[in-house]
Amino acid sequence: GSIEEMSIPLYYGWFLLSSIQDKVRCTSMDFLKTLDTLEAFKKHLIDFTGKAEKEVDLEQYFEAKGTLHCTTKFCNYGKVEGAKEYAQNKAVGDFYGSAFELSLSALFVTPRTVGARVSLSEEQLLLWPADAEKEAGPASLPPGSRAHVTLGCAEGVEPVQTGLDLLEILALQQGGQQGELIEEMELGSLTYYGEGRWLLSLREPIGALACFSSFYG
Ligand code: ACK
Repeated sequence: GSIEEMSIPLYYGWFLLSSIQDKVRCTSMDFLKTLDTLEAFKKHLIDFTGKAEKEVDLEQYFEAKGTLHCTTKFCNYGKVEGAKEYAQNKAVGDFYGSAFELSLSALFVTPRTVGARVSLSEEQLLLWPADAEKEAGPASLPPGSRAHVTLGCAEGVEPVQTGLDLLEILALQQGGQQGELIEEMELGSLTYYGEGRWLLSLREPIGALACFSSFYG
């Protein structure tokens, strides 16, 4: 590619500081460790294993995927629609290299991915691309709905799936599916949305310091 193409990264996003990465990984591991021991989870094991009798160790089931971050715009070095416009956006230039505090408000688990939902502030939404939620199907979800940190993926699953799994859960909620409230855990309330989709709304959101930057790979 040309130098011009090279100047657009693989993706832009907020990169969590390393101390907070450890904290988030620990919280997520604790949650997975508890989730796979719950009777309610065992009842729906077939979603994860394909067999009712089989056991699953969720900590082993998901593979970590590098540095914890919240993608704003996946650019693929300029090949993605809107990538150049995003790179030239004033807010992107102004905030590049700045520190932010992200609010991680929920953890979610599906047979494909585990992730944290990020609730963006007004200022953070200035860095959010307008078309990020278009893959939500017929549901029209507010900007920022897809914001997440991928914590792990099942074997053979790409990290792009985490945001799609989150959109799917939010689209169900918007369609009036309240889900099945399973229990109040120490971390928050756990809800089941069918087909192996679990959401833990955190009682206390995790404040995560992060730097807005980009990744070239
Ligand atoms: O976990 P993520 O948000 O999902 O972070 C990674 C990052 O870009 C590098 O792969 C995300 N990603 C990959 N492909 C896409 C896509 N088509 N749309 C949105 N995000 C994507 C992936």
